[in-house]
Order: sequence, then structure tokens, then C-alpha cells
Amino acid sequence: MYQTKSTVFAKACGLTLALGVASTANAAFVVNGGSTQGLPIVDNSFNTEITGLGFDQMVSGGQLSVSQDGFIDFFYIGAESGFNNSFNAESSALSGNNKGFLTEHNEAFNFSGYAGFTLSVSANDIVNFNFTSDNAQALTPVDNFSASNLEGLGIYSNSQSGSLTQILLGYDDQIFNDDNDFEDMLVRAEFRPAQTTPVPLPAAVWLFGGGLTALAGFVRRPSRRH
Ligand SMILES: [Ca+2]
Ligand SMILES: [Ca+2]
Repeated sequence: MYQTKSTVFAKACGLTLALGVASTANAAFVVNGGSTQGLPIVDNSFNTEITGLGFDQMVSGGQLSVSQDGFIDFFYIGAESGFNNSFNAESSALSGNNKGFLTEHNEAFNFSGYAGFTLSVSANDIVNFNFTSDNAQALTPVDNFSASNLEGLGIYSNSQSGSLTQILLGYDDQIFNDDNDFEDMLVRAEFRPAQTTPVPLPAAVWLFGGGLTALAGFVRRPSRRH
């Protein structure tokens, strides 16, 4: 894993930063602006795989940010493109890994990911990533941080999930040809709140909370039955 001297130094400060994180429920990725369309998308080669995983909408032209301190795991999961595309991301956070680079190297879809890396991010950060292509006709770079060429970026999500902790970033490298398939390079992004990583909650706490929810549902349901 690539590391700079500043990364190593920042890791030494990580504990102090993690302890300062406030707990915020249901906060993660935030998509600002853009236009939303339902899935499947015409001519998207991975419609079956994407909708089968519960993703039901995509925002094109939007900008991605995060609402709290945490970590983003990025995974290259596939591509359908005649061009060579790549993905760069960089963190402004003072702790953890601060850079990553992915290239498309398998023209297929694998949700587990062919390659990945993790970045630290801070609350209210605009996520600093871009897609580039060797297609001279592409809008390149599609840069989320500077909001350049965002019409080439598609952000897939599950509208029913409540909090946006898992999304797909889809690159459209033929935007001038009105291709609009947004799978010329696909990257899965998962957000993990900072407080869950240094000090995970004991399993018993989750079981207790889930038990209460299940009990409440059990009590309410009979009155709704026909
Ligand atoms: Ca495309
Ligand atoms: Ca394509």
C-alpha cells in the first residue's frame, strides 16, 4: 500500500481524532444536485446485476459528499468499455490512508471487487475523486471534487436503504455520443462511520436493539391482518 511520510505521521494522531467524533445516526454519503432516474438504465450492460443487488436509482450530474467522519472503501467492480479508464481518489483527512488509484482490468461485473483501497474522510468533505479515460471524446476528467464534467458521473443507490452507506460510482466515457450507460468503469463505495472502526460495539448491544425492534413489530402486526 502506498504511504507518504505525512500518512504515517497522521496515523500516529488517529486515536485523538477518533475520540473526537460525535455519533450521528443514519448519516453517510450525501448526493448534492443532479437528476435522478429509476433503474434499469437503457443500454447499461450490467442492469441485471445492479438491480438484482437492490440498487433502484441513479443520479447523474450530482456531487458526492459525506456527512460525518469515517472511512470509504472503494472497490473496482467492473467495466464495459472499449477505452482504458481509471479512478483516482484522495483524502483531505489527517488520519489513515490518503490516496488510491484503480484501473479497469476486467470487462465484467463482480460486486466483491477486483481491487480496492480505503480512504479516511472528514465530516462535510466533498469526496475527492475523479475518473479519467484515454477516449479523446470523453468528458475527462470527471472530477467530483471540483465539480468538473459531472454529467459523466452516475451515482447508483438504493432509495429504500434509509441511510446512504453503499453506492456505485459509474463513469460514462462516451458522453458526447449520448451513450449514457454509466458503466464504462464501475466503482463500489462503502462508507464506515469513524466511531465504529476504532471501538466497535459489542455484538450483544446490536442483538438487544434488534430484539426490541422485532418485539415491537410482533405486537403491532396482528391488528393489521385481514
Ligand atoms: Ca458510456
Ligand atoms: Ca459502456
